[in-house]
Amino acid sequence: MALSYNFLLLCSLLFFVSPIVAQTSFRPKALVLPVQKDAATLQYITQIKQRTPLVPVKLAVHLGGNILWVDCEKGYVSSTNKTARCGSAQCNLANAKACGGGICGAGVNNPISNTGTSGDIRIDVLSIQSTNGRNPGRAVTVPNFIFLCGSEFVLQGLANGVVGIAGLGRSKVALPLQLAAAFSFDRKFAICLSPAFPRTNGVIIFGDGPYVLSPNVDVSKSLTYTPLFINPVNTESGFLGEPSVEYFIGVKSIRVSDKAIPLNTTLLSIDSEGFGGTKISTVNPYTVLETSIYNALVQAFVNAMPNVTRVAPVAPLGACFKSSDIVSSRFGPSVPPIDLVLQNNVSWSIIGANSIVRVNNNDVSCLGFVDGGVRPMTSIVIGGHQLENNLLQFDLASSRLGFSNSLLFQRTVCDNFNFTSA
Ligand SMILES: *[C@@H]1O[C@H](CO)[C@@H](O)[C@H](O)[C@H]1NC(C)=O
Ligand SMILES: *[C@@H]1O[C@H](CO)[C@@H](O)[C@H](O)[C@H]1NC(C)=O
Ligand SMILES: *[C@@H]1O[C@H](CO)[C@@H](O)[C@H](O)[C@H]1NC(C)=O
Ligand SMILES: *[C@@H]1O[C@H](CO)[C@@H](O)[C@H](O)[C@H]1NC(C)=O
Ligand SMILES: CC(=O)N[C@H]1CO[C@H](CO)[C@@H](O)[C@@H]1O
Repeated sequence: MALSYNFLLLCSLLFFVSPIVAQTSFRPKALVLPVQKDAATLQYITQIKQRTPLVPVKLAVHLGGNILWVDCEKGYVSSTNKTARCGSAQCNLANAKACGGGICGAGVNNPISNTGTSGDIRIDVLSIQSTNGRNPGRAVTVPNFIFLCGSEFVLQGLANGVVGIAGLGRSKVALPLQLAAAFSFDRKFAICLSPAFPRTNGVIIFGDGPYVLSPNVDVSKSLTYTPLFINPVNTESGFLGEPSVEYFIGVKSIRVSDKAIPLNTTLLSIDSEGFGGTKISTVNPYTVLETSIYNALVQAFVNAMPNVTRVAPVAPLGACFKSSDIVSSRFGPSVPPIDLVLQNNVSWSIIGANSIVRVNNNDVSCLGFVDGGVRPMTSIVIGGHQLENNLLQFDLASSRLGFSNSLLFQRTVCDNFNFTSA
């Protein structure tokens, strides 16, 4: 009698306790987020779950952003929200030096509309799906996720329904390092962006590979590496003495149809005031080049296509051509390849699918690069169109970038990540 009572008690304890134990003892090796390109704004939008009860929160992806911020003015309801006291570990991690009413604060930036304000650092529950690199797995939660409170007007210019920005920069509180610290996994993440048409998913994976796209291509196995550099000057806020959290790489030359174009190489390195160099950005829809680099690229591109008719520009793109003069291929419009030759003498090859943008009902094909003016902060800003269907892995521990080059060469695309749970 006593035995069976104990046995029943044990069974019931196991029944009630085991899911909780499993939940807390489950250590994901990687986490996954879907990303979609908004056709109207050309922004890359992801969705996380936050608060108690959990609600879906749509955010614009900012590769160089230093923290996740959301609009706390409208619709922020949560029974688990906490503020961060000045001098607390959370305020220090967030490098939030401002203090008001005992609560620490920091600058809220919207690099798309160039607006900003200051906001409080807050802490709340965040939920995200784990992954084995092939499919999404169970959702896991970060009970004390650190974020920043923005205001409604800072949402200006963001896509419909978006309530903040997900920063993926190299700061301790941006998603990559905060999630890596929460689950003790590798300080690496990968992005694989898809174009808006046909409407498809791209993917962000926090943690190490595999990064598997159907039909069973593990892209982590075929990456080419180049060093990542730190700009000593925060290019977003312009504060001296505060290094940038954005991702810079070393472009050494640019080749069009295998011929180097003439460049002022001074522009390719970062000077002591933070000017120059090359960064990667998800908030610029097209690559932005300093004027002399832009002109040299357009000249070389036009010269390499003597039989293609140039037509009127379609803003913001300056070099446009008659689509019917350009043959299509499996790799997009058949145009001269553009190679960014990087540190380590490796090439980031930009093929037609990534160099050409079809406009005006596809009648016009424009070179998807923009003139950035004569003295921009950063000489080359590699933008969204050039990143699509190219898996990029940012390894913060080794400070290097792994890139796949166009996945079309491996007969796959970013949309081939299998978002059906196993
Ligand atoms: C090259 O660029 C640097 C930095 O903008 C500038 O100071 C210099 O005058 C340029 N050199 C030439 C030859 O245009
Ligand atoms: C351009 O057209 C001319 C005349 O039809 C031809 O001889 C030449 O090979 C063409 N060039 C290219 C690069 O296709
Ligand atoms: C860089 O690589 C290219 C092609 O991969 C090769 O032709 C060239 O000699 C290399 N240059 C150096 C300096 O190693
Ligand atoms: C996606 O994953 C699910 C679950 O593992 C599987 O049943 C399905 O066949 C996969 N689809 C593709 C296209 O691989
Ligand atoms: C600390 C803090 O900001 N608490 C807020 C959490 O959210 C409720 C409403 O959902 C507010 O009343 C609290 O002030």
